Amino acid sequence: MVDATALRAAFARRLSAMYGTEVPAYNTLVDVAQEVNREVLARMGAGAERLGSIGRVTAERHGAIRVGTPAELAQVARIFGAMGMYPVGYYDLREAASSSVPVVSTAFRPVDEAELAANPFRVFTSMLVTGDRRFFGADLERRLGEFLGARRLFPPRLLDLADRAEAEGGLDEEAAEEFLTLATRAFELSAEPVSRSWYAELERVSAVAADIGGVASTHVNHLTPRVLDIDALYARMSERGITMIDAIQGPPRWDGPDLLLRQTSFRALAEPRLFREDDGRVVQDDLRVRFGEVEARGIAVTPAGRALYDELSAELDAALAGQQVTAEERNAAGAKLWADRVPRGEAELVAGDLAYFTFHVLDARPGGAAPADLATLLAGGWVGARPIVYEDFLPRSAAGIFQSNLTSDGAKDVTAAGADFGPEALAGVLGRPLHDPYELYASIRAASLARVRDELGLATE
Ligand code: OOG
Ligand code: NI
Repeated sequence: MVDATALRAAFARRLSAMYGTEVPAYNTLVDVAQEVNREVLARMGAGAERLGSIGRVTAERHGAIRVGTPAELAQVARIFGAMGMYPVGYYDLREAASSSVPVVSTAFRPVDEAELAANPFRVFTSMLVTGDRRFFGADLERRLGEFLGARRLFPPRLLDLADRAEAEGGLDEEAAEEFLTLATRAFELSAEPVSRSWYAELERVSAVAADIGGVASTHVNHLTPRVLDIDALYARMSERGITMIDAIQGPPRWDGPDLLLRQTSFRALAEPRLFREDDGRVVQDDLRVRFGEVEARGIAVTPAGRALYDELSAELDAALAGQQVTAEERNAAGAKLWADRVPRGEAELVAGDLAYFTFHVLDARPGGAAPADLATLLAGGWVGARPIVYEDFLPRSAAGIFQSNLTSDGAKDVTAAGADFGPEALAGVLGRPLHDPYELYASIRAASLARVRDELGLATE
């Protein structure tokens, strides 16, 4: 039996091999990320593995895919469900982006601690909201609906195998091989000609809408390795002749623990694609829709930590509004704000309930009866804390990633009516619970505390 964990790890490897043949610069990015990771490990020793074993980090990827309809998203949920990946979090990029990104998104990922440690593969998944009048007029919505309704992204056999795997907890070797082959193929770039005029019509509204609804198939938009020192990677990619976008998104580089998520990317290379002209001729041209991205993951923050992050980001924006600053200057201003307002030690992050940690009983604890409260247990050397890594995404960075990758701004009519499409609607489409990331981190923390109380013979709280 090939279980969900093994299917997920194998799928991540196959997608990585496939994407490397389609986008060679991705292989360079992975090589440089691994080179940097080896150096950080040599320099920091065990400290480098505080947010995940080197085995986990080396294999760690996130992908991004985009689909057009609720029916397609529901099928994606079944395919990922087979691999132990469940929808977590709700992101509304329609609001976050200043240019035209008419999608709502979630991330499919493992949710429990052991599964995350085994392989945390996650896929940021976006769905077009075609009923949103800020982007699509009624006539275009209708034609787009017809186009999307007529295409088939996933063969029925793939969906059958997915359902079987989810119901039975895995697949036998032969079925697993077939599932993985079909699943990987579903995300390859198609060689089918693209209708020039249809693609162009959608592109005038939104380059993202054209990428999703202008073609009859879907594809991996990017696959992102994890690096332990993103600033070192950034410099080294430039030395290798790959031009990154001008900044690293997310928290600044500062002299304190890594929190949340820092990401950077390079612009898509133009890829040769076939186009069908209105007169029926098929010609070769190119499209620039995919790109490379890399990320450094830090500690997951609590709602209070997140509020602080959002507040500092808004303050930084306000302080720099209207000024021409370089990415370095922006980082320096951000780092200064952080130094003044964010606690610099893990113990303070625990004490202020700003970030998530798990707790464990220390072998070298003092003798005698253990105190009942966590702060005293930590201070007295009974219990140690380990940070929980952030497994999710940041809407503002996601919007930045979408934007850095658009060939045109598109047209968003801010005066027209949006379409309500909140987390409940998304959960309804998925046909399964939409997990709240904070609840997942909190339950991992709570489970560790229950183990600590049990081991120390303390009453449960
Ligand atoms: C997804 C963009 C978001 C991230 O890492 O924040 C994303 C997309 O371009 O489809 O991948
Ligand atoms: Ni990404």
